[in-house]
Amino acid sequence: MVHRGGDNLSNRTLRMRIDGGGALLEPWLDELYKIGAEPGGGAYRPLYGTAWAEAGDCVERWMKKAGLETRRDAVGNLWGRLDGTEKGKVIVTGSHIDTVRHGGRLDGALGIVAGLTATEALMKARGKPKRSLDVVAICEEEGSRFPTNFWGSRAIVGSIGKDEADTIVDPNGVTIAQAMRERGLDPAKIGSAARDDIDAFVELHIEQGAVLETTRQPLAVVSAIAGGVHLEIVVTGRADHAGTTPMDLRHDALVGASVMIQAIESITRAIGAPAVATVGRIRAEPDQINVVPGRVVFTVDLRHSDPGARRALEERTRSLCRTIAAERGLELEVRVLQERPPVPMHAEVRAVLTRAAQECGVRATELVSGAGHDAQILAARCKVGMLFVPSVGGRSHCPEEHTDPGHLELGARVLVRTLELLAY
Ligand code: HGY
Ligand code: MN
Ligand code: MN
Repeated sequence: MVHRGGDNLSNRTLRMRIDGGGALLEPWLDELYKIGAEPGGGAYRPLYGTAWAEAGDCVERWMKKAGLETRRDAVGNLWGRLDGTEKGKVIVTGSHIDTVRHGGRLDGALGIVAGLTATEALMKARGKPKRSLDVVAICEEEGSRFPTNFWGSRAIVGSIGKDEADTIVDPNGVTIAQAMRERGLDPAKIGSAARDDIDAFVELHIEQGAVLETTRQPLAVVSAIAGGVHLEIVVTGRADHAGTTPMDLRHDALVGASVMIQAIESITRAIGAPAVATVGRIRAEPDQINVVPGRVVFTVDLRHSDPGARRALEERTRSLCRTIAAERGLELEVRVLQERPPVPMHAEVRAVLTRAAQECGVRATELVSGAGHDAQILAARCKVGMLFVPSVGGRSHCPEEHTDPGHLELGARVLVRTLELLAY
């Protein structure tokens, strides 16, 4: 797949397009970050929402201005095409355009903006590629509006369940199908978004952790994406009067859930890195100050790079919750919302990324991604590879998300060279 040769793009050209001072990388990231800006900081661009639509229109204008042929597929993935001179499978770069609540400036956006900047730089310096190059703004990855995620990449690999659009609802009871129709998309056509003509997908992304920063490395080629499971835990006790119910007669679902959450954190710490456990969402019913909570629903996100260890962590979590529920006279129900196995990145793409980094003067380290990414889904249909740049303080999924401009520029340069090796 890799074309030998392919003379390196001149640094001058690249510098003009990518580094600070008027190039497009930073100003475009700033412009995109303003879309969906939230009071209290960060941006929120939930799937099929107003900010999501505005961001897609903005990126589509940039794509057109860069001379790419644009199209939207049936679920709203935005594709910018640079046609190649030869027939055959396509090289794709990009990332997701949606964000978490109070999301940062770079998660997803960097991959889209750097992919577009890189493609434009290559087009200006090298003209048409041999193989067609697509830049994609994937419509949804985070699961921040609907209780499902990877909507865009699952559509591309054809793995969206036939009932999902009509049965999955957001907190306001709006189905994905209704939300699609509000955006002029037809849920009946979801299947048409599937593609089998992609040879390789390459994504530039922030690490969202602190490994690169603490080991003082400017770049990593991702070796694999850790596996994870999302559980929904329902604890049912008994709602009672807060004033008249003695403590020893209570079946308080919220206290029970809090003991479980504490225990989950303790066993995960005991197992040690890279095991991680997160309770990101909790709801107590009837959620009233003077009523002992009768029911609590909370989510658990469990991850580990080793599948066996991840399953063991899940088993420990389940048995701890069962024991605590029994001790407190509570009922317990554990639902699996989603389970994702660890996914290795493709050796050929890793080799091209490593070579491109070397040619840009950097020896890229290798890293397992604790965060999930579209590449773990697209791997079902094509070769995938990812490049990480450091996150300052390891922070992400928050307004503090930041990467030094020099690291952003280096990442974009390596992406340019990678695409040049793959497509020219
Ligand atoms: O949850 C994740 O790891 C990704 O950021 N969606
Ligand atoms: Mn994210
Ligand atoms: Mn992301």
